Amino acid sequence: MNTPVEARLTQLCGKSLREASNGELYQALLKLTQECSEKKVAPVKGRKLYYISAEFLIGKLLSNNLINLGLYDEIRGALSAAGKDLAELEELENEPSLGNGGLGRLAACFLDSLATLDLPGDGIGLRYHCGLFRQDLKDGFQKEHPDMWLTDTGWAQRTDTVYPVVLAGKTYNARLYRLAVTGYNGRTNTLNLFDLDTIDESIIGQGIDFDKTDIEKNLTLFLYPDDSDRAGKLLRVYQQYLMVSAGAQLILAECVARGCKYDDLAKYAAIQINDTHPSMVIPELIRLLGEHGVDFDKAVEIVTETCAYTNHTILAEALEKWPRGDLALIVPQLMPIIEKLDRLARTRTQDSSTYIIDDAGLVHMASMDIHFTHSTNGVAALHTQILKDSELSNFYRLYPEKFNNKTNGITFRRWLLECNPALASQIESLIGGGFKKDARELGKLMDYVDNDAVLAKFSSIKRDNKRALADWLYLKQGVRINPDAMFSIQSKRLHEYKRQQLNLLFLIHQYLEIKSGHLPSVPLVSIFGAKAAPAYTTAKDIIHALIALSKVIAADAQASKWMQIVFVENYNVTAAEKVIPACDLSEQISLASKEASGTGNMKFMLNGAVTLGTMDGANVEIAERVGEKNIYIFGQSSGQVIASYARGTYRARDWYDSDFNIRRAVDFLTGEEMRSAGSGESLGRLRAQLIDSDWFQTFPDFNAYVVRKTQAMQDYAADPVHWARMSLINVAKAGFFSSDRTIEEYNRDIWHLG
Ligand code: 26V
Repeated sequence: MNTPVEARLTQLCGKSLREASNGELYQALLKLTQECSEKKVAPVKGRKLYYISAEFLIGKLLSNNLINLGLYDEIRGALSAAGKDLAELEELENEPSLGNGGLGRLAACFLDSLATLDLPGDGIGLRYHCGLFRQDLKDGFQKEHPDMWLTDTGWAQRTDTVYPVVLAGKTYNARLYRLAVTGYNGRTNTLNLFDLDTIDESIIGQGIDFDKTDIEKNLTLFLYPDDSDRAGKLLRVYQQYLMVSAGAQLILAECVARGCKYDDLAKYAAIQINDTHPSMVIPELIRLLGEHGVDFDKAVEIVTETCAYTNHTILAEALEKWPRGDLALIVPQLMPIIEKLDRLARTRTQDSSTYIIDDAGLVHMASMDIHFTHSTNGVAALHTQILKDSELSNFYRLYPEKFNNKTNGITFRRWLLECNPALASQIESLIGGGFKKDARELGKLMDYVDNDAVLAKFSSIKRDNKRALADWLYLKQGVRINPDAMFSIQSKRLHEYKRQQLNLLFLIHQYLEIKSGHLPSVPLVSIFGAKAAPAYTTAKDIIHALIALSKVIAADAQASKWMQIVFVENYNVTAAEKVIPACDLSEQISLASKEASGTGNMKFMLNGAVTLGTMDGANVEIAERVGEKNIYIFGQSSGQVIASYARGTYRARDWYDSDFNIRRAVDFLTGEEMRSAGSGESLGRLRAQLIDSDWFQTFPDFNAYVVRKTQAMQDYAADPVHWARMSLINVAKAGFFSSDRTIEEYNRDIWHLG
């Protein structure tokens, strides 16, 4: 018997499911899903959220949407009865890589949770033609290629709505594309993405090079184009203003259509500024309100009440500051407003560190945000505390009431139900399905900590996931890994503060120990997934060193029995969904105080990995929940690190000179074996970088890292049941890290929606 859904699917195909090609089935499913999502669009009564973000790393949508609409099992069954495979269909979908990493993925998780919780909340961003570059690792170096993800038909639907945006005196038409965001058993919201009709993909040259000055053709061509040169920096300002000006016009149009009178905007809209990329929405809204007759002081009050700001980093180099000359060139219409805001801020404080425009003529976007929004939040308890105590302490003194913490979260629909169906169904068989909507119910798993049958099942699911990852890696990259080894995984953006180089030095150390006859307690497969910013030389050198080391090890008959390094090419959401469920040991080893939160750490935990980490970001809150026996913590505390930076006395060379293990590992980088597997120039540069700078203090944590990782390996080898118990406890305690909880807190404290 055909269900109505099956009947509609067949109708959309125009032929039987069996006869339809995978392409036809995919298009029919796309249409069907859109129809079902459409039915869940709900009217908005009170305040509606607009989450403005330069990144929305949404990942593939077919399975996710089917799961959220409750159609997944039915469709998969119908397809399989017709000899078709849903997973194969999803292979046809390009991943929209509209984000760099955690910040963009967080925005995507938030949209899922808003819709799931039945809260009115839309996203506003850009429809980049090429998402983050596609990474190619041939010849041991990262090469970047354009990632053309757009197809003629896709999830984002073109509309007839265009908003005029004036950039450097010239008017451009920002066209609105709308993408349905369907919650799990909830409502449908919208991700609004803006684009220009005039973008010309043919201007892309070698790799990801293109003419950065031809705005009409390139404005939305790439996500975060390489900003190592001036034209790239200017292009980012152009992009940001396109996003916020079109976004602000959309917000006002929607609110006015619901009865807003401009001076009561805050009753209709809450605007969340995701990091400083959308900060120009503040002066832009003031400008637009002015055009509708609202005077400056009143507009400032309205905007402050409407907008809130999230800070996602304490790295000074990542806090955006634009030269006023550049802004005067690109957005002259905003400059008088920004100058007035600066003067207004100066009436509130004598503290020049909080001024918007500094003596060098730089416009500090975060300062504008803090003065002229009603809320500034950090993204994990430690991060917020550091903002209050040090990075933004002068602002905290001025506005203590504005500061609050919202610890990040992840959507359990994608990061458990979709990516790890076997674990999800085991959990459901034990505690029922309530955890899908109320993640804290995962706590009920604690009833099974001593149940050997349950623990054995946990282990066998993990083993199956490891085998599946091994098969996938073989298919994709032709490498074979040993599924019986312990899998340690570090997957995240490549950055020195995240310290992939610490993992690298450990692996060299391990190799040298094996060569000198000290065998480890268990074979280790070390998996990395990471993209480096195209202009970030040290990050690229670290990738290269890892690949060179993997070759050295693979060529050694003895060592390769005990260790293996795999670099997953082009790590993205799709790869993460394969990698994360297969992890035993989750590497979260940033220098304490530097990782604002991390969200990968939460995804690994939820999938039963045990964390090896520093007391940084949300690791602190993970440790608090699982207890010290179920996590491997090491390294300097954030307090120690902050004090050491303040003293400025850290000398990497002293550690290199005085510590045999560090010197041996660092020198190995440029030894015979590595140079025959890689580039002497790149390896030499990395070695020098470590000895002469090591800005993120790899060496002081090195020995502690070796000790804890060795301990984890011993525990894993000695008692698999105990390891499975730690794994179960990690899953049971992961409930807090659901983005549903995070969104409930934002709504309770900041947005007050609906
Ligand atoms: C940006 C830049 C730009 C230029 C130079 C170096 C650099 C380094 C870091 C960044 C990060 C920008 C903001 C960001 O992506 N933050 C991430 O946000 C996640 C979601 O809140 C959080 O989990 C990560 O810890 C945080 O790094």
